[in-house]
Amino acid sequence: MAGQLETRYGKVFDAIDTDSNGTVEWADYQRLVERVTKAYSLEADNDKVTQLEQAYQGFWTQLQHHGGGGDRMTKEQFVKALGEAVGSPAFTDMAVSGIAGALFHIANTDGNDQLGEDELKRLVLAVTNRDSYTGSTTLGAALREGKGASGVVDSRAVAVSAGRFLKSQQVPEITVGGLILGVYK
Ligand SMILES: [Ca+2]
Ligand SMILES: [Ca+2]
Repeated sequence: MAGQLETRYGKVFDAIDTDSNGTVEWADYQRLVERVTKAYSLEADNDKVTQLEQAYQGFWTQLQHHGGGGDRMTKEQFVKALGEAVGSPAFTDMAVSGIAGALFHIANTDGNDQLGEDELKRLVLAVTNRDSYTGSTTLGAALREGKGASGVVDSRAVAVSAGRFLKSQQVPEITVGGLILGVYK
């Protein structure tokens, strides 16, 4: 695997290891769901929350499958498993798209079927558990990169951007797809 992608996968690990205990386990994803639920003042049984939880479950189940099935993964194991998983359509087209879609529906608070800069910022702050965005790219630049065939950052475009972020070296380090996975620098 190319070193650049490996570095990127390490950043995904850091974003998901929400208690920073050096391993990713299901409780880390639950904390991500809780962050978003709280940031958007959603009820825990809201359909959008359920959808997000199921999306993270799908992502984690696939990673576990590619990583040998353990309940927790070190950074090294996670990076290796992610590197193998991205070659599988079941992972990118379903698991990663699932997270993108679930987060898009929560973040698109004005319901206009595209992400605006303020909506993206609120989402990034929720996912990364921060008060301000300190990323190395402006969110406007990330949105321009993330535009899909329709010319806007809609649900499909977020999913496609996330796939590019995980598979292609020909993208900036900070993209909409990376941001929804918590990678902001
Ligand atoms: Ca952890
Ligand atoms: Ca919107």
